[in-house]
Amino acid sequence: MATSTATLLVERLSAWGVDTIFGLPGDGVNGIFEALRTHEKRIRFVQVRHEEAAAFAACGYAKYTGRLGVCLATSGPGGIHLLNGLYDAKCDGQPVLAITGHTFHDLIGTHYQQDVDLDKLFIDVAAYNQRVMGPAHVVNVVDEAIKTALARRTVAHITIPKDVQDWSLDDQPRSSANVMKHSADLFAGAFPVPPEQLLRRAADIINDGKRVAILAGRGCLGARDEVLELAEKIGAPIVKPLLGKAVVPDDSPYTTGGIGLLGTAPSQDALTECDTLLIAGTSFPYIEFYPKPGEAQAIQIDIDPSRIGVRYPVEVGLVGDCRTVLAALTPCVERKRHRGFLEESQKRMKDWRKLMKDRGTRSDMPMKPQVVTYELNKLLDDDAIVSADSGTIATWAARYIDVRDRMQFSLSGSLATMANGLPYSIGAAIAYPQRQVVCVVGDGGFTMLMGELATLVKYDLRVKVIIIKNNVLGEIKWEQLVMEGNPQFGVELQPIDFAAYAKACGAGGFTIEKPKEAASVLREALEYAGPAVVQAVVDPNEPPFPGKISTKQALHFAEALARGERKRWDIIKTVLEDKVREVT
Ligand SMILES: Cc1ncc(C[n+]2csc(CCOP(=O)(O)OP(=O)(O)O)c2C)c(N)n1
Repeated sequence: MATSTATLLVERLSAWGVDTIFGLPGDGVNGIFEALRTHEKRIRFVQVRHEEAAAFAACGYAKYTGRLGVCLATSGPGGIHLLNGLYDAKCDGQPVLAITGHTFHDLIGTHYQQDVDLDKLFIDVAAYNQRVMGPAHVVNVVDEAIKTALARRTVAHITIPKDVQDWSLDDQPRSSANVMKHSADLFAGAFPVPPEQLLRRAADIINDGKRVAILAGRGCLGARDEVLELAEKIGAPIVKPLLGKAVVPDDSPYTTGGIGLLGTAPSQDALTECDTLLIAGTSFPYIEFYPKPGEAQAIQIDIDPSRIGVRYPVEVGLVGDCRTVLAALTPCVERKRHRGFLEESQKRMKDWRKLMKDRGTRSDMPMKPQVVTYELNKLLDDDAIVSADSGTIATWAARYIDVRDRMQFSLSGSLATMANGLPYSIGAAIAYPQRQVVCVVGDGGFTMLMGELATLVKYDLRVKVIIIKNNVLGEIKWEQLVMEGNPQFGVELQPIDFAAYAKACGAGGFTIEKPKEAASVLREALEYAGPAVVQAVVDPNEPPFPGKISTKQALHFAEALARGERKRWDIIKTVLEDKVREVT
């Protein structure tokens, strides 16, 4: 039988080392599914329940493995469903290839069924975006798509009309210019080293600094030793945006942990008080947490020159990957004898850790959400893979889960979308079946893609899903109250028995209601030989306050309560209890 476009596609993907595709079938991609069926020994197809989850799973796979993630969806609605997960990959700089079907090549643009112009729809999300015109076109297009995704750490999209998938080279000969086998399945990465002169300028600025801080993001994930070596040499606290949580272990004496609303007070102090800032591998978006422009001399390392200076008026930009650049920069800087800035951060971290422990070991009812993540942290393996969703859970996960050794941690950073947590864990568990994979999600985020529990069961992915159940879209409730000064509105959720739902899907289902049950139930769930859900019923009125509350936030909060917040007495009681317990 003559080789079809779809077969050429699958064989070329395989030649590039693609061995996993996340997706869901449809009539617009039946040709590709037939090729996947006949090549199932070379490429594993992982069927999800919603195409958005396929894109998230591909993004999670890319984040945790450092490899290309691939997702596949049918024409029209399938492609539309992919979009949010693809934007997540784009925003967090992950290489993901999306493959979609299209309607018949000669009915495109005629209002035919599922005739959605996906090549227009994907223009913004995909750095490479092409429609395959025939079997002679597909190999070249796959090569360019994969190279673009890898080189620019972003999304590429190819769409193939339904009938074109079945065409063969016998019916559709090559054009004379398209010489057979002219393009290579080779990706050559760039490893630039900044010139000596720039390294010297950066080193001079660091040498002149009295209070130097390092903001180390996801670009430093492969540069743990280099970041620690520099921090040690210059006595600098390492502040970690959440995507960079695994850059250095949380118990390192050099780190003040996370930054931002869900970060720590010592990190906020370090960035407010530093006179010199090294921004490495991050475009951490929240500008209000950086030093005020002009108050610190700053240097930035980034692999992407267009990101230099995006958040802070830096003096020197060093383009390259953080590991290479730090290895070149550190020998140029002088060891600092005065360690006062670091020591002050360390003292503050001691107090912060004590505060976190006090909050994490509370025994009052209703159970505080942080009790769950505090106990979970103690039970995680040293190479566990953790994913979190957007919401107050991100705060509880960021503050209470300590990265140790080879642990990995991620969530939707720049897009900050809900619903990524569970599909990320599918990507992780497919890539690393032997490792412990845990996702921490809210009841709101989980319900958005809860069908994916069936995916865990189908493939026996032993992910443990920890649902912090507060029956509310908590993050937005607190934003309305504290950031906006408005009473809460439109945020309450209809409760669901997630343990019963888990069992109905064929997974384990556990419930924690009391703090004293937390450790034992979590241990039982983690040891459960299969996917499992733990629903932890928690106090909806426990605030995820930032490390430091500004006067404006406190005023807004008071205003919102005064302006007819129905649950004000419950909220006041919880917040007062928290405060009283912390000052006594
Ligand atoms: C797709 C999407 N829709 C809406 C939002 C806005 N949003 C951010 S967090 C959040 C609430 C999350 O609620 P839940 O998952 O229950 O977690 P909680 O905040 O209660 O811990 C919402 C609605 C978002 N980030 N993404």
